[in-house]
Amino acid sequence: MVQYELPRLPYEYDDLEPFIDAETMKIHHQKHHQSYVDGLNKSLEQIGGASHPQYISSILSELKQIPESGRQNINFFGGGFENHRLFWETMTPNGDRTPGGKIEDAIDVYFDNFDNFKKVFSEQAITIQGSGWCWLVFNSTYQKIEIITTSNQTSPWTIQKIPLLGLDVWEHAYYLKYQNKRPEYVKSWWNVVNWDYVGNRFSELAV
Ligand code: MN3
Repeated sequence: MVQYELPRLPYEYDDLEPFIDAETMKIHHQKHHQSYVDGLNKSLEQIGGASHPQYISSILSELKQIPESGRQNINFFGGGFENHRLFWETMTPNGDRTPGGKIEDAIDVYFDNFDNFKKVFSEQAITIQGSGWCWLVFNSTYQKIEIITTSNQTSPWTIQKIPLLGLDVWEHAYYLKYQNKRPEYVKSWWNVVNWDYVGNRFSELAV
């Protein structure tokens, strides 16, 4: 059976300073993400994971295939595992802070320009009630990009949207440094977005 493991970060805990502090990164990765890894492995075991061998994003895309008794746990822990895996990859200390290529063109088409995209995304992230995520996703049915939000650890894969970029707005992602000031955390986060990674991800999907 597939056993999920905590993925390594592509940088050090203090590399995203001063925008995201080392202590937050360490606890977020070693404690929170680890708890989603453990929860996912346990949840898969409980539903007989051998009969669901697909990678977690595929499982999340077809949650109805999971026995009802285990579905909520797979949604939560599977989403938590995969959301965080992507979250780490889409941040970097060495980003150029602006998108380029195809993803830049798509942002201009659907959001007029990058500044307006950031404004719309930030507003949605800031106004999520309680814990959740704000996403830039690819809608493969309509071949377009969209901004969506999800509650708790629900993944865009569960509604057939492909996540390109996600922002974790659970308090554990920012409270040590920003306390209750989510808008300041969101504003800082733009400085560490890995647009090369997001752009490559988009280029592989879009025709
Ligand atoms: Mn988190």
